[in-house]
Amino acid sequence: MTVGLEFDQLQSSADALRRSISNRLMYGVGKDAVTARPQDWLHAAALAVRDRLVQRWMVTTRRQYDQDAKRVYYLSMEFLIGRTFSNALLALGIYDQMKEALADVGIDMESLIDLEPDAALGNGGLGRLAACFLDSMATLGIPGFGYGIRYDYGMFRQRIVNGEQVEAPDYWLHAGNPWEFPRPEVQYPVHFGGRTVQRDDHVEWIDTQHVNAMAYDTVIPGYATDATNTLRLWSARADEELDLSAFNKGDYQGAVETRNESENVSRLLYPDDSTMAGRELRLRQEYFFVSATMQDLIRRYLRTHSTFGRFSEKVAVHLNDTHPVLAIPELLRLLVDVHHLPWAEAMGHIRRVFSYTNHTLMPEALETWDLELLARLLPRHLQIIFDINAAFLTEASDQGAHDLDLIRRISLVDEFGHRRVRMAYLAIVASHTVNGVSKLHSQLMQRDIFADFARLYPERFTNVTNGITPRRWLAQANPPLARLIDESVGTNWRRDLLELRGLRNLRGDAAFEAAFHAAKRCNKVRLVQRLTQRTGIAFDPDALFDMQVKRIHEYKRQLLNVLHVIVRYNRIRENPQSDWVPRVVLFAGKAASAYRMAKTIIKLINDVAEKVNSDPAVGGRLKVVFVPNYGVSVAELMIPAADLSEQISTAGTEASGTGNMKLALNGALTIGTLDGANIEIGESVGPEHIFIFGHTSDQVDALRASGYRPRQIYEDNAELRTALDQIRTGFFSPGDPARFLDIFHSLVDWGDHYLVMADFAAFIAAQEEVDRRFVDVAGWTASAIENVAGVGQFSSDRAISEYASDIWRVKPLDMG
Ligand code: 26Q
Repeated sequence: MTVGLEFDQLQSSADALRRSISNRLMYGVGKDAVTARPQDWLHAAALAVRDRLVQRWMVTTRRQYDQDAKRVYYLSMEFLIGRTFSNALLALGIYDQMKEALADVGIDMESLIDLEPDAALGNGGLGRLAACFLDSMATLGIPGFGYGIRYDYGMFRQRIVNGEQVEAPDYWLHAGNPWEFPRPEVQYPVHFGGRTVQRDDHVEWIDTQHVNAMAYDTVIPGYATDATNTLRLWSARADEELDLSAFNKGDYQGAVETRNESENVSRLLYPDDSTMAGRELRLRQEYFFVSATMQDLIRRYLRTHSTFGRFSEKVAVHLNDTHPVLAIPELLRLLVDVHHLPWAEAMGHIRRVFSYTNHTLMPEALETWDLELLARLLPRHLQIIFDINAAFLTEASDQGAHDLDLIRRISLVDEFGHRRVRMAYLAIVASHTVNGVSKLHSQLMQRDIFADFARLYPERFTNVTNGITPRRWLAQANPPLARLIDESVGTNWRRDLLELRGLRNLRGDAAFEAAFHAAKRCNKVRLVQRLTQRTGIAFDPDALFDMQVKRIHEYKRQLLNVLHVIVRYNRIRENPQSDWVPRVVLFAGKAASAYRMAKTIIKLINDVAEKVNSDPAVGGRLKVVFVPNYGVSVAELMIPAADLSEQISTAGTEASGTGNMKLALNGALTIGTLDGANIEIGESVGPEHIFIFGHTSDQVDALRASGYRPRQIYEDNAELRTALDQIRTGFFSPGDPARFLDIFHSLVDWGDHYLVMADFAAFIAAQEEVDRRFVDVAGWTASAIENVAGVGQFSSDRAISEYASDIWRVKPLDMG
């Protein structure tokens, strides 16, 4: 006779938490108060929090089964989660209690929080978007699963040595990861190589090598709800059987060596430099994780269904860019070759379950894979892609596309030069919906890169403007402002960000404006303290904090920002007596390790910083700071302290941007081009509260078409010429005068592809306007408040609601 399991009901009080932490420290970590290091306390506290999440997790999972809910599978090569500890505390509503519990045992929670390494399994915007979406899906009760790769090494850590970027590996798991549950019982084989043979009624893929994908699960808590979701990440495990046969042949070392090699597939995150590199291991990664994911979702579906008849009613698969697009041929292969569905039926399921988000318009960044590589690594999938292509081209011809040139243009196989498969086209052809990430981006996507497809399938294309989670980017990152907003419009903005509109009722309320200004100042002081600690640089919290924080890339135009800094510096030196508005220009961001120009830009920023910061004539009225190792946690520290948000990409290049939303939500005013989501931000906050400058995307096209001549601008604009000559002649790099020649030439002589020169004068003028506005403290604060009040629609909750109703057709779980 059994009596069944009994669990402790875990409470939220400080006392209950203290007891949990004690138990977890003793029985989970194996330490007591005498031997525990801060790391051990964090681990114990994290486990105490995780225990409280697990209860909710079980409830949600049970409800999903009981309600036979449709599930969303969000496939992404990147999840830029950052830290989990305080995020989970806020979701559970036990932040203060935990603080008290830890204080009771003599531990300062704030310093524990800083010990947690970021889960930096992403490069930038696309990866962070996936993390914000997980947060929103859980909060809204959408049954959603994130699927990706558990990289051993996340985004590299950046140090700045002599002004240059130095990369160090990010072995984020070194102290163990208290948030994940290893699932050794959930493993799938993933095959590579081999060949295909045609049997009577089906194809077999044989003589392959394989590696196992093992699942690691992380609970994703919803905010103030019992609903949770799961992030399932795959890690490569060499197959045991493979070892056995090698051992039996007596080759012990050889067996262990191949083990290591096959496990490389989940070793590291590839850095993005926005050009397609075509590395074989990257292709292996992409296939590895989608194969495991498709096997897993089929198994989950078949647990409660005996046929595939209701597959598309129960499953939605979303592709975060083309990186997971091999999920399409993989699911077809599994349905046709393994589950023996007729091709047409399988194809019907595919078209009803897949949707795809595009994140870039830049042709050089669109994924294509060499046909020979695909043939060698994934021969069966290549056949399937050919079959999809043949059916698609036939369908297109039936619809009147007889033009041979058109057929060549839309073919999934690029026949020009080395034959390659165009992954975006595969995604479009096999998906029911394709979306861009801002209004402008979605328009240009249909007008330019996917024009032929938008004509063939106009109903397939749509827009869902990106969003960010207010839980992390306001409640967690900016406690002073969050508290003030709570006191002013209540606390429900965490779940309905449009409630921030209520702040407009406080227009002209001097006390509120003063409190708002004080909250901003508090964040600026916090940033100064932390940076002074870390880098030794001191600066004035009352100066204008001007921030450009994002990946370093030519299209984002950090160079335009640097040119403004140089011009300002020259003006101050020429006119030292003038009352210059004190400014701190902060940069942060990583350059892809192979992207030479981006690394040179970092060096230039640091060389300019050294010159400007040490010049007594400047007298501290201009400072330039490069903050190392930008990532989620550094962003949480920096963004709340910004006065000015630099969003200055060449119009038509930044698909959306999400940093722009985070900064506006934290009360920074944007200086920006009419690019990506800047346009919608401007419409929401009002033209008086944003500084728009520069060529529009149409003007960019026209300028390029009419023959752009950057050297002419160099010759005509004396201030610009001076600044560029300083760069060219080593004014900022006296020890190595030729250091920045390439930068000079790229702007003046090699075409200035991103139109830095064309937007220079307008940018300087806009910066002058910024100065004039900033000295009016009340006016500036009022505009900052308008920004906070106006950006409610950029919540990822709004974005996810749109995906759920218009694309995935899923409803929130009934949580009873
Ligand atoms: C591809 C192939 C091989 C190696 C790396 C990659 C790769 C990795 C990451 C390509 C692209 C990325 C990331 C792209 C990205 O972050 N895009 C950004 O997505 C944001 C969310 O939609 C937008 O807001 C930004 O505008 C967009 O740049």
